[in-house]
Amino acid sequence: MFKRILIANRGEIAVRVIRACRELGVETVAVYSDADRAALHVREADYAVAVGPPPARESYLNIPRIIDAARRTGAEAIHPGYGFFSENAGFAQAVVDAGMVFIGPRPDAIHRMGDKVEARKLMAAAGVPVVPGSPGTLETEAEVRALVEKIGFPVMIKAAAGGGGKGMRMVEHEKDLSSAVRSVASEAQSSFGDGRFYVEKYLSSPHHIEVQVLADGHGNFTHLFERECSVQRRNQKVVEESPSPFVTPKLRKAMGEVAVRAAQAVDYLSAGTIEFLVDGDRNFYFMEMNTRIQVEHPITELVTGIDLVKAQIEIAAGGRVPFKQSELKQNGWAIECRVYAEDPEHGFVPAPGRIDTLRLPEGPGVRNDCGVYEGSEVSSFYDPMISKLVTWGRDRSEAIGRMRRALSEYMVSGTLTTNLNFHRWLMDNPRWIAGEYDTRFINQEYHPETMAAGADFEQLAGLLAAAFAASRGNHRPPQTPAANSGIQRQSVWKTLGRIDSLRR
Ligand code: MV4
Repeated sequence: MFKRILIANRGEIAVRVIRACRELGVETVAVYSDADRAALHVREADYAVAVGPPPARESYLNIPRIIDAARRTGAEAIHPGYGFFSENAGFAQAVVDAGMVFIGPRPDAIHRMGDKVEARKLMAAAGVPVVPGSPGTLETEAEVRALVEKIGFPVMIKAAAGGGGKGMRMVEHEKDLSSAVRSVASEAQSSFGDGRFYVEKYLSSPHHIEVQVLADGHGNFTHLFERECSVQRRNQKVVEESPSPFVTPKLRKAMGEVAVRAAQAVDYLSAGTIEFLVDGDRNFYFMEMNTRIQVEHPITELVTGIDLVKAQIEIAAGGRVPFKQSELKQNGWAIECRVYAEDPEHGFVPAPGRIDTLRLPEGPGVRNDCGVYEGSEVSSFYDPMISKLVTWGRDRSEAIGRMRRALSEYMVSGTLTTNLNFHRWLMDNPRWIAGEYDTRFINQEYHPETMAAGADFEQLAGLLAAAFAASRGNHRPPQTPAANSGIQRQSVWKTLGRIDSLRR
């Protein structure tokens, strides 16, 4: 095992990796920008190295600075977390060239899966289903027309260099084809410097379901079942759960086997994720592979009992996948809410700021992977995530009940805004509760403008409750149970704070 690891990341994922290292008896080196001198990951690590100014380009994304920090502190390996360098084959290679270990896949696998069209070809050749469409990139409108003759409308035109929902257009009618082709090509050229595109059959109401894989350097390729990630907004996941309410045992088995085949095709090493689009008839298609540990990995950890980050580190040190596929079972249900400093009532704009008071949920079945503390700052330089609130239950209903309860405990005040009320709304939504949703869900169901009337009504109800309580003499400081023979009405303020939960 390594003696010391550098974590080339910040926030909750850096803290998550530090926790795994501590359990393994491995020392940790944090890196930090000038904006993060007081950050939680710096406090938690054994050593910390300053790597530059706040903009990530000049600090967390500065290859020579990060490699130098590792060399100076005697780190033998580097964990990239997610984001930043996690899917940068050049960085992975630089780590290897510096004589250290990159905790993740080999640079070649990162590179091959990073090109969406190459990945699509590779997967098709390996017998992994891909969305019907063009085998590779197309050059001309005539080629697009020839393909559409074969697969029919509607189609999706996607930029080869795109991703994250950028540079794609759905086309339903012949008359809109040529303008869509031209706009995708020019948008791709201006955004990515690469105007190539390809065409797929359009899937009308897909689910985003992904399969966690784990592979070692001893020929073991395994999967840890699925995560349902269809609650997304503008290609940003908001809530994930495992298992997926949409996946049948038969589909689960088929997707798991295909995910393992996909990992084998790129001689994968470490933790990775195969993302699938699944249509209403439960046909599933390879979308892309994430060659990193993902934000939502905790729900898989809670359901399988496997510590994925510890497994990544052990595998990087030459160890094996810590289970046999046949031993692995899905136990219970887990849900993750991504708690962000953002304003759902105003288009989910980032709303970072200082945290003055913080009350975090605890108790049975609750895990909160948090990157901040009371008094700390959610910086405008980085992703404004506050924490990942994850609950586990024996079944979906218990996991949802615990999430509701945990959200009722969670309180943040300061100069920031949070999306906690969005999560409280979601946990009460009938379609969510029924598990009947796909990737269109938030667009279809969440309309904060029309819900404002309800919010005003609630505020009025709160004021009436306060006036009523005052008229009953409850404006005095709360008395202790001993002073009023055991039954104490809670303060008006507490009642106001709990109006949300009373609605249920
Ligand atoms: C699609 C699709 C329907 N048909 N491709 C959006 C992000 C990008 N990575 C792939 N995306 C989609 N590709 C075909 N042929 C619908 C989506 C899509 C989507 C996919 C996953 C999660 C959320 C989504 C929201 C809207 C559209």
